[in-house]
This record gives sequence, C-alpha cells and structure tokens, in this order.
Amino acid sequence: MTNRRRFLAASLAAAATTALARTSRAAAAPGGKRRPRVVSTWDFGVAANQGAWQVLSRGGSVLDAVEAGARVPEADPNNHSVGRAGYPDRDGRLTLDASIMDGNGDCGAVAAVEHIAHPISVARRVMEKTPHVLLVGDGALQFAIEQDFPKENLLAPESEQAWREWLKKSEYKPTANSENQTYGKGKPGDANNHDTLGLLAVDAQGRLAGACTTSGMAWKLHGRVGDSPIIGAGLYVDNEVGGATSTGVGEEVIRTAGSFLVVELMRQGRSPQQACEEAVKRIVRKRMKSAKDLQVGFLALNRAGEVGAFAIQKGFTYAVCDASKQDALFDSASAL
Ligand code: SD4
Repeated sequence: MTNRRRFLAASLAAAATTALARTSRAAAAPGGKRRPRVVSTWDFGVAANQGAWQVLSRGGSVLDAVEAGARVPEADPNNHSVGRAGYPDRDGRLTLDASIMDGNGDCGAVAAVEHIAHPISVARRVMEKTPHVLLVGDGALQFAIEQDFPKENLLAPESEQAWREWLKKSEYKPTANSENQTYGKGKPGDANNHDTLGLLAVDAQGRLAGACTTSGMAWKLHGRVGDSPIIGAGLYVDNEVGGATSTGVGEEVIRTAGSFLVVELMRQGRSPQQACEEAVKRIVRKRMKSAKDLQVGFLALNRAGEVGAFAIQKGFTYAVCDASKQDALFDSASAL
C-alpha cells in the first residue's frame, strides 16, 4: 500500500517535479492573517490546495476553488481514503460522502453514493439544482446520472486487494487514526485506514467556502455515513465568522456537531486555534476512557485568514496555501 508520505511525493511529482523539494513541514502553526488563503487536511491537502489556488488566484470564486481543490484527491488513484480509489465497506462496496458549503449558508451534500468519481461536484449540484441539502445512496446516484455524471466502477484493484486481505480477519475497529498508525506502519487490510479531505478557502473580500470529501471508514457497515456529508459536523462555513472542517472518527464529530461548534466558538471570540482546541477537548472529556484510541482533528480558517488546527492524537497534518507559499505543510498540535 502506498503510504501517506510516498503518496505525497507521487502526487506532487505529478503536479510539479520540483514541488517536493520545496515542501516544508513545520511544527508551529502559520503565523498571522493572510487573505486570500486555502487550507486543507492531511498531506494530500497540499495538492488539493494547489488545485483550489489555481482557481482563486485567477479571480475565481471561493466556491469554484474549493470544488476544484476537492476534485484533486478524488481523482488520485493512489489515494485510498477519498474518491475513486477509496477503500470499500465490509461488503466490498465503495461508497462516498461529500459536502460543500459557502459562507452565505448555501450547502449541498451526498452520502453513501456509489459509482460516481466526483461526489463533491454532485454535492454542489444538490446545492444549486435542488431545494434539498442532502441526497443519499441510490437517490444520490440517480440524481448524479440525471445530471450527466458518468457511472463507473470505482473499486481500484489495489483497494479490492486490501479489502480481501481485511476479510481474512474481518476485524473492524474504528479507533485511532494517527498518521503513524495509519500510514507510517500501515499495511493493506489495516482497519484504521481512513482520512478525509476537508478544505476551506477565503478570498480577498473575506468570503469563505468549504468542501469535504471522503470514502469514510474503510470496512464500515454498508450504509454507514460519517461526519463529512453532515453540515455542521464535517463542515461548516459562515461569512460572518469563518469555517471549520474535520477528519477522524466521524461518529465522534457528529455527536458533538463539531464543525458548527468550532465556528460558534470563533463567533464568541475564540481564535481558530482556541476554537479547534476546545472542540477536541470536549470530545476527550466525553470519551475519557477511549480517547487514547480515537483520532479526531479539526481545521479552522476565519474570515481574516487566520488558521487553527488541533487533534486528539499526534499525526494530524494540514496544508496552508496563500500568495507567499503554495505548498506549506504543518503538524497539528494535539491533546494527548
Ligand atoms: C468519516 N471522518 O467517515 C471520516 C473519516 C476520516 O480520518 O476522516 N478519517 O468518519
């Protein structure tokens, strides 16, 4: 299995041969306010940010930018946690979740949709072409086909092989998801292989949008939906304040309305960093006994362009892109 660091190298090499050499990893959060700015979860957020930045830096809207950014990992055949090469559920079916939101409150989402390579774009159509916010399963697929999205078999041979490997023991433990466990030492069949692309963008005028896309937990029950397509859980954006997105064990994020909580904490005066820390600590307090086995990470961006990130476990990384640097990658601070 391609691990996260190798994936980063591969995707950046495809995007620009010299990009890897420039990529930096810093322990501290990026200083200061800067607009426009794009931020994303995980190492693969670097390439996603660059996709969004191409749109934003040429005068495109924040909504177009976040959609373009989210499509980058969705299309990546080496990414087993987002889009077409994602790991399937326990029945071997690849089901995808995605949401998109802009800062004036418009939003759309799809959950447990099969056979559609770019769920983020279907989520945007739900937002723009229907009176609804969320379509699921067969209904989401039917809508996507009506909207001329191609129906494809998305299960990559490598993902199918990993699933067959997992089937030998069929153990499902939706627990820790630190980078070390998931990617550094991971191997095909590991139960912990899951990560979501959450991306937030702010333009020069302080307008925001966000996108979130994932194949969810590998080997999940068929029909399981995580936080990513749930507005207020995996994603929330408000032009008055800022935006937030999450990664990790989605059930914990849904239980605490995590991204909404982060935005509301910012509204009450907390910085993006303080807001992410409080949201994570609330989960840790509620899950005293099991927190050591759980991973949840929040990433926030306020309308001034300030960034915050915090996770339960070490290993959560996030990418920041603005006019001064398009490939910065940071290690988030953590509670444990
Ligand atoms: C989910 N939050 O489906 C997603 C998965 C994820 O790191 O982000 N894992 O629960």
